Amino acid sequence: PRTIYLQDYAPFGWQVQSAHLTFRLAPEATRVVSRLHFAPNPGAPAQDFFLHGEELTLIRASIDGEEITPEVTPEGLRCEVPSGPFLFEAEVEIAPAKNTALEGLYMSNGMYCTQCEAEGFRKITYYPDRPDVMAPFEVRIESDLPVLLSNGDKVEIGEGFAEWHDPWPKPSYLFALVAGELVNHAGQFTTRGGRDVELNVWVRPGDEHKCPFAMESLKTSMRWDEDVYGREYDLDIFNIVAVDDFNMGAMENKGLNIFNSSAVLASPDTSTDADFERIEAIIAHEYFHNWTGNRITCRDWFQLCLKEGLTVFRDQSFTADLRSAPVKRISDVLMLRARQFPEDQGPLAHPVRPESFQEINNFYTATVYEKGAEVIGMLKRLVGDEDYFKALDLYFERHDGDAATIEDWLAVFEDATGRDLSQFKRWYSQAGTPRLRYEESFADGTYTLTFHQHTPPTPGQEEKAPQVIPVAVGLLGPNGDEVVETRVLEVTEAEQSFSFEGLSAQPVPSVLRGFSAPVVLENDIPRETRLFLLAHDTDPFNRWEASRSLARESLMASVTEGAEPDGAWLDALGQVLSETGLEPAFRALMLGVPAQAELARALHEKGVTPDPEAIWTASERLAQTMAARWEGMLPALAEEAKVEADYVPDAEQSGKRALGSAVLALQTRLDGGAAALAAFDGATNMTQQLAALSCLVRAGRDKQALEAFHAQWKNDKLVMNKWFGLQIALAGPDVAVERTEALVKHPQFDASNPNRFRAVLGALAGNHAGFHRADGHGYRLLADHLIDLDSRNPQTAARMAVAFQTWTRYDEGRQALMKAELERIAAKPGLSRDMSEMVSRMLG
Ligand code: HT7
Ligand code: ZN
Repeated sequence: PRTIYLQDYAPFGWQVQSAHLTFRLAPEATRVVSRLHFAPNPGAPAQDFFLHGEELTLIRASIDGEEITPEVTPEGLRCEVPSGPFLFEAEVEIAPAKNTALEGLYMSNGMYCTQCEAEGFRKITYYPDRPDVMAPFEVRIESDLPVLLSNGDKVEIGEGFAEWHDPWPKPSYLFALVAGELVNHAGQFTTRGGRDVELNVWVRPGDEHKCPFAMESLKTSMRWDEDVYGREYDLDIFNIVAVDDFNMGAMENKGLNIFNSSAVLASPDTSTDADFERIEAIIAHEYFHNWTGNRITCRDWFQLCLKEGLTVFRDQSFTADLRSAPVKRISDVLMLRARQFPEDQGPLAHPVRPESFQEINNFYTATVYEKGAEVIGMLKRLVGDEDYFKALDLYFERHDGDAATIEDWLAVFEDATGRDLSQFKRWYSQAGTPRLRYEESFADGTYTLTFHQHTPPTPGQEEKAPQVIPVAVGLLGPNGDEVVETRVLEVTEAEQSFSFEGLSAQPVPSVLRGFSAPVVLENDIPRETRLFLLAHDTDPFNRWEASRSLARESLMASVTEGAEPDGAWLDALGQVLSETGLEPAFRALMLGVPAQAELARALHEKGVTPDPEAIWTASERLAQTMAARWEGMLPALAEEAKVEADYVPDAEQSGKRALGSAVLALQTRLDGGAAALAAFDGATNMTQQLAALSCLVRAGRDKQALEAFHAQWKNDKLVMNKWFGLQIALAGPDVAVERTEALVKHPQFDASNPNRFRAVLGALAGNHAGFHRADGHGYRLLADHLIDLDSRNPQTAARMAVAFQTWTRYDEGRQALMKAELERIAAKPGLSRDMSEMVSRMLG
């Protein structure tokens, strides 16, 4: 496959002045008639006229009304064109019912829908399918289906047809069409400027009651973007559609967002608190794209982080504002470490702005999204809130309507603040997680911190230069009082010192507060200091971090030396847990222990080959010890976690339920499942029901509860995904593979539905000890299913292949087994470009 390079960017030779599309929908033979007005692009180099097009049957084509016979290849169409403006017309035929890749126009449960980002539009018609070609679209849909939707505003809806007009020039990846038997949950929003906007959430009949939360989240997002970023909505209608078969979470098509039904449908009976929070965040994310992505889009796909990093940062800030900022920060860092760090530290490492790719779908990664958001957060920390918003205002003013680049983005910050960001730009080009270490010295009332930074090599990038690292630091006095409040130190050199004067005693530093930069802090901070920080740090993140690192060390000692869990840490943590002034959600997070995959990474970093069974045993032992040690405290915590009021998925109630679930998990270690059984039977919402079921699965007392759950929810696809996933994800290492094998044969397993596939095979990949079973059975099972899925849905198959990215960490036996599976996948005839790129990168 061909590799595309950032440095080869060249603008398209023509502009599309308007695009008019007519769709005559039929499952096996949809006709798409296009009328495209082209005019030469004065700034572009001379080139052939080439339009992207894949899997299309060309019926006819003409230029200025004259029939033509273009040269057609599997990638597109080439023809001679006039030197001035011209009208290109074409008619093509496509088969949405046969489209299993879920890119372009496809069908899901009898409904037509589209997914065009990144390069799906070329499967709909011939077009310059690249983000820097923007045009206003007029769309006519002809079909007997009752609901026919496209982007922009409604022009006319009649018997068997609908016409839509999107006045905002957009790239083809933001095009969308939906047709089906849908019902709407309607709402209304008046913008700050007085525009009345019709809002709709469209779902299958029967799902209406699961729409109100999404609608409220949408309105809250619209208001937040006005209040915080000064951004208003710009059309008279905003539609959201829920689709069951969808490769990712949701898509921000202009005025017509299409959502995976799991990211929109919510009710207390069927959704957990975590589902509600996720839905709220995804609704916000897609809505925020209207400005950061749609009004200002990307010049090319290398600039993906321009819209994604910024929009993730915006949705994270939204959740932090609406809920608890410290809890959100800890959750985001947990996610970053679980998903982005392994990427940055393994064979798939790439810069936030990659410089080459074969298949762009493979670069919708945690690095582009989550590390991309961290980079924005660092920029804001460095310039301060006021200058950040000044720069953002300039960005919107200067680039509205543009297809922009990271250079454009950094230039607005330079112009708004007068700063030189040339070194900061390395965050976009240098892959890998920087390592930071500090030394302390104290003399004559002056305390000095000396930082050292280095970034290990990553594939294709041997040498790394120092980064700009904002390190938030506070100092605590010997009695635990804060003697120096948080200050952001700008570390720019490989080695650099900062001094604090006028101190009466040597302080204890609290470094990298709020996780102020996406780095690994390498210090072996003495255990006593961590215990001190756990007890006294005023920064909630670092308080949590102190406990987490103590937990990690205790577990590592348990794995490598068979040590008992660290009693001093458990006692100190017990103290924190009983601080009733701390919010329950924070205490629930404090109760969390490092995931087994996190321990594997930590051991590997220390030069120890991780043994998945030993990690599992140590984790189980720790959970057992925690329960026994805190037995006396559990009833009081359970009491505090009680929610008497009617169910609301807000921060307060969900925090309490999170604490209650964590307590129930410990209780189950003591009573073998008696309390969990009672909680399962008495549950009044999905959060409680699933928490209780999880405890029973872990305790191996799940047979009846799983049957009851199935009987209750067998007709609800989204809830059934939980049922499938849970019993694999939480199974013991000896049974996880067998359970997966049984569940892929279950009549309700459907590999063509990405949610169901991910629920089952993703759960296996996420069960660390089960997946890494020494006989390689877990590896083989996953590889079999990835090979099978690749022929139908390469995008989802390739994304899930990342389960193998850590293969070089393990012992020789496991390495050989995983390598063999990767090679077996690579050797499969007809392997997709998506999968072949992923596997070859992992094999190195
Ligand atoms: N911008 C979207 C990214 C995306 C996508 C979404 C659904 C299906 C396939 C997709 N490929 C790329 C989602 C987002 O970041 O908001
Ligand atoms: Zn996005």
